[in-house]
Amino acid sequence: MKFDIVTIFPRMVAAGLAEGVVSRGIDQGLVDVAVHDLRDYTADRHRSVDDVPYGGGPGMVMKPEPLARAVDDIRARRGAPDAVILLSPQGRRFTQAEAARLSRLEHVVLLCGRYEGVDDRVRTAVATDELSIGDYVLSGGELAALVVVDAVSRLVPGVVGDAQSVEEESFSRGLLDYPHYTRPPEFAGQRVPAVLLSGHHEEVRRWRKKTALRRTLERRPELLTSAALDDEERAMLEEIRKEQEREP
Ligand code: 9D3
Repeated sequence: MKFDIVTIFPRMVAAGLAEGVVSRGIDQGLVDVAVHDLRDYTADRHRSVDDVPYGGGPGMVMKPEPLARAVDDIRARRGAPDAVILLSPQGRRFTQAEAARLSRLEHVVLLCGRYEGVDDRVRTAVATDELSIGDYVLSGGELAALVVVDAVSRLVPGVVGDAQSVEEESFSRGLLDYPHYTRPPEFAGQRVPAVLLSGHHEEVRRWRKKTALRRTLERRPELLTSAALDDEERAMLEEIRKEQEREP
């Protein structure tokens, strides 16, 4: 899986790639990330990447030509990308389903905006997609690009070392996680649930599944409407609803 990230803060992006799961994926040759300094694609003495907005108003707007030249250069040197994604607050929401879609592509370019925004002709003439990572105001697209690279790289086979973690993600797909415990058996006056110390693997499996369902129902009920539940899960949800009727 190949990513190219275009930014005016290449060191900020490089720092975010230097640790953790993505860094190991890069070291293993499973993920290839190239970071490009947008100012290398400017044509004027001041290396300008922004200009005043047509129509007036506050702030500055990112010029289209440096971004277009960067993508042309990436196409020439790294091959034609499958997607050119503009990170922007106006984009469609980046979700796990979107991460899965991108993980099936070979080559993705990520364009990071700054200032008040990017000249809209970048969206219409250069980008194939526009994505936002959520409804909060960031200072630019760099952290969003790192979020996308992290979430997508985890889905590239071999990047996440523990194959069981990936399998459990599919087990709990669309649900919140169950609670986790490690030693000591008592902390802050709270004991680890006895079932987890029992050694009964089938009971542990059922407890985790039911607890994940209960938490999802309590905290994120909207996730249950789109989750594909199996027979066991639907039966457990019914039990949980009955338990809640008894103790409201
Ligand atoms: C305070 C400025 N806002 C006026 C309504 C507009 C605005 C412009 C530029 C808000 C944020 C940004 C910079 N953000 C991004 O480039 C960005 C982003 C985000 O802010 N939130 C969630 N996802 C993303 S992806 C790129």
